[in-house]
Amino acid sequence: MDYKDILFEVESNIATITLNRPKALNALSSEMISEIGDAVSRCESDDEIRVVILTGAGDKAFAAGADISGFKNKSPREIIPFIEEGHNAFRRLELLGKATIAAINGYALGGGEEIAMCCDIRFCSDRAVFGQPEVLLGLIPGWGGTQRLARLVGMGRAKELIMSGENIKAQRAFEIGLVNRVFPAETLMEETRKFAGKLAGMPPFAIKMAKYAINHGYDMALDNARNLEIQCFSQCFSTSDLEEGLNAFQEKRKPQFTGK
Ligand code: DAK
Repeated sequence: MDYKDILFEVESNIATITLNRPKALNALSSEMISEIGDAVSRCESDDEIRVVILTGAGDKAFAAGADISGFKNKSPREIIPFIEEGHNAFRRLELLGKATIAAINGYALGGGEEIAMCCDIRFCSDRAVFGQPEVLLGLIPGWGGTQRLARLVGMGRAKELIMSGENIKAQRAFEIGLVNRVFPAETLMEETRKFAGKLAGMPPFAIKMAKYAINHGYDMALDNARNLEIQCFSQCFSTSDLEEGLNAFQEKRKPQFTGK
């Protein structure tokens, strides 16, 4: 698939997906969503890719939400394919068997915040602005925001943000646990790539299993989730990387993981 609304680059085992409609503040169009879905599939199937960074083009926005220019005069039935396409692509990103980092370089509003919440880790610039302003349009978050925001920052804070439609700045987003780290705008990408490089050096199967256990165990009863963890833990014993990790520890050297 040729991409029009995103950029896709791979370097040093790190794929970068850039939402690329800067004139519309990277608003998520239907085309962009299907391109994201395609890029996620490429990341899943390419063993060279170990970490994925999601960011926005330009210095103003990560993504200012779903592209609302096509929302007028749509009936509930007409809007469903757009909802489902976004939901499916976002969920595939969330469950991708590799580490994902959102590098939030500006506005992350509505669908922009929702797609960032599908990444494992969120880093943002000190100029980033977050919000779920859908209620101001007569809507509610429609790409998982009512669910993922509550899980990430707690129900009370999620309701406050979603019901008021108020925006918050980077420091507040950090305080409530919506983002992991805040960097000066000038160093956001450099710091994100540095961290992505660190994760790219980890044994990929262990990363995949850790992510699987966290994502799938999160909504289970604790005893079921513990069983899932046991399964994921034991699967690591089928890898050469575990052997290498244990040998390197004994031999007091740095492990050389091969991804096998
Ligand atoms: N969609 C389309 N175009 C957008 C846009 C958006 N969400 N956000 C900005 N733009 C466009 C503007 O129209 C403008 O285009 P031109 O007029 O230059 O052609 C250009 O980007 C620059 O924006 P501004 O001129 O407004 O820039 P400012 O610096 O003055 O303001 C702003 C920046 C981020 C505060 C402002 O642009 C803004 O409030 N944007 C809209 C934020 C927003 O309401 N986002 C949408 C949230 S609703 C669904 C699933 C999900 C969703 C909905 C349905 N289904 C399941 C069906 C999600 C909905 C949302 O995300």
